[in-house]
Amino acid sequence: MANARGFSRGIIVAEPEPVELDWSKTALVIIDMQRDFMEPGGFGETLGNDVSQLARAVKPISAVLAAARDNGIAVIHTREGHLPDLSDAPPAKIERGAPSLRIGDPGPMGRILIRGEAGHDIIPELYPLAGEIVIDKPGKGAFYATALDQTLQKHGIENLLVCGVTTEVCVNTTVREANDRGYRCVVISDGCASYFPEFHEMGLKMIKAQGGIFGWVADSAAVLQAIYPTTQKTLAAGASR
Ligand code: C5J
Repeated sequence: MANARGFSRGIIVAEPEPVELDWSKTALVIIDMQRDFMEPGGFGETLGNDVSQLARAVKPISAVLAAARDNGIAVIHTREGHLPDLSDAPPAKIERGAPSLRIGDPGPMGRILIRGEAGHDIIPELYPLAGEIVIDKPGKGAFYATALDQTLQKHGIENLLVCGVTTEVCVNTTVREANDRGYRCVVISDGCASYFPEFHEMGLKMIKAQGGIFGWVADSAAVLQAIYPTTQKTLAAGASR
C-alpha cells in the first residue's frame, strides 16, 4: 500500500546504515509520553528528576506523529502504570529508593502512576486520536505483560519507529524486547529524552553499536525525509503544522 503521497517504501538515513522500510508494515510507537513523566508533581519528579529535560522530545514526536497520521502509518501509544489495587506492581518496584511519593500515593495529578488518574494520561500535545492503539503496560518494556506482540502481528507490522521517554529506561527496554522478537526498530533520536542527558546519548549508542545490535538510530528530519521524500522542507521537526 502506498502512502498518501504515493510512496510505499522509504529509505531512512540512519546509523549505523540507511534502512529501507515498507510503510504498510511499519508502526510508530510512542513510549510513555505521560504527564507522570513529563510534568511537575508526577512520578518522574517524585523520584527527584528534573522533568524539564524531557520537553525537547515533544516537537520532534509531534512532527513524526502528524506524518504518520497523514500517511496511514499505524500509531501505537504506550502508558506505564498500575491497577488501582497495585496487584500488578511488584513490591520491589514500589519500595525502591526514597521518592517523595511512592507509586499509588496521592499526588497533585491523582495517585502516582495509577491507571485512570490524570497523571497517568498522555500529554495533550500528543494525545491519541480515536482508533489509535493505546497499550497499558505495568513494566518498562512495552511487550512485558501486554498484548503488543499479538497486536503488531495482527496488523502485519515488521518495523517500529520508536520514540518517547525515557531513552535508557522504557525506550531501550522496549527496543531490546522488540529486537528479540524480530522487529526492525528505528529509534528517533530527538524524539527520545532522558532526565540524564548522558544516559540519552549512551542509550542511543547502545542501540546502534556493533552494526546496530538492537536497531537503527535516526533523527526526526531523516524519518520525515523518508516519509515525504519530495516535501520534507515544509514538514521539518518543529515547523508549525
Ligand atoms: C521510567 C519510563 N523511567 N517510561 N519509565 O521509570 O522510562
